[in-house]
Amino acid sequence: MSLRSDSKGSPSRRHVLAGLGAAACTAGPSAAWAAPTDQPVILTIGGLVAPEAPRRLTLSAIEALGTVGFTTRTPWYADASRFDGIRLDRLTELVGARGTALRVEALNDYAADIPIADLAELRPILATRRNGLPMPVSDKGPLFVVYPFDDLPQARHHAMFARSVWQVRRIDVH
Ligand SMILES: Nc1nc2c(c(=O)[nH]1)N[C@H]1C(S)=C(S)[C@@H](COP(=O)(O)O)O[C@H]1N2
Ligand SMILES: [Mo]
Repeated sequence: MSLRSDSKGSPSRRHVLAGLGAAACTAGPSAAWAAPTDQPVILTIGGLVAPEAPRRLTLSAIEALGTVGFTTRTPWYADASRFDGIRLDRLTELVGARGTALRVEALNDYAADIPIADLAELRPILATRRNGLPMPVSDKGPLFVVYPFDDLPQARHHAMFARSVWQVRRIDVH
């Protein structure tokens, strides 16, 4: 799947070329290799995190942190979907979270608290892709908290729906 591999790991050829173009107009050649400059920030991280933690992330930056995937049925789609994204316990660890919960906020101002304590057991991800493709805002993107529902007992499965925040824009550790 070329779409997937292009956006993971080292910057794709398209990004490097775009970066070169931007650098020519602005900061000079060294900036071309720092990071793709053609993507919008889609996630802001705040609250109780390490001072050096990344605060403003693009899709490429999130996926470069390392992604996992699973296929599950959900209440939102007729068929099972494959979701890929970063595990929330991994993200919590990477930003040096020092709190007990993640307040996950959506573009529509919906927000849910997700306790850090059960992330390792329940394994929710911050999905960047559904069925291999980035998710548009019109279809629950750009980021969607998804639990591997099919692996959870029915009671937990239902209890986790309210924590399944779609159109995520911000995560604050508290
Ligand atoms: N962005 C966003 N995510 C959200 C919500 C919402 O209103 N906005 N509702 C939550 C709740 S309370 C539930 S139960 C599930 C399922 O919502 P639905 O049945 O309305 O699709 O999505 C959760 N995620
Ligand atoms: Mo709900």
